[in-house]
Amino acid sequence: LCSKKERTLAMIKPDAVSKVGDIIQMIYDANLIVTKAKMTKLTWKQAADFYMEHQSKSFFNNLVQFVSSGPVIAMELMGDEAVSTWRKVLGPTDSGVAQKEAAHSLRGQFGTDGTKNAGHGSDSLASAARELEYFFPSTAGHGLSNTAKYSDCT
Ligand code: DGI
Repeated sequence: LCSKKERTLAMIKPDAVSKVGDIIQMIYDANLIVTKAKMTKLTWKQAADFYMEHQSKSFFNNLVQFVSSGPVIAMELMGDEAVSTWRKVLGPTDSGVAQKEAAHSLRGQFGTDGTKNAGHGSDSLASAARELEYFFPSTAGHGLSNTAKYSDCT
């Protein structure tokens, strides 16, 4: 048997870093594994670069300010359909909605509002490849490729 796995970029935002133990348990409960991890603090400029696609949105400044307000934990997660599986663990973007509609989700448990929503997950394989490269550059010398999808089927 062989399997088609994906990789995705998960980020624990500053408001939920203290919940990292519970969050890693949720990752394993969802049948994903953590294959890379690092704790870092983004500057305003780094957070703005990471969220570049949202630069024209009304919430952009709040978002960048929040994400650069304290440490974050970036992780590479791997598993079957990792991109969609991790987004399901996160729950709805707005924590208020998550609390009502997905109380056991990460945002349902640990998020506060529309901006302070505890976690991030890549929204596609293309985003995952870009966001993994952002936090874990392939030039860093760990020898692992950042292709988000791979297969051990030959
Ligand atoms: O992929 P998501 O994080 O679920 O959502 P997204 O890519 O549409 O937005 C990125 C982040 O921007 C999201 O996690 C929180 C923030 N955001 C998105 N939409 C809103 C928002 N913040 C506020 N305050 N209001 C919004 O409508």
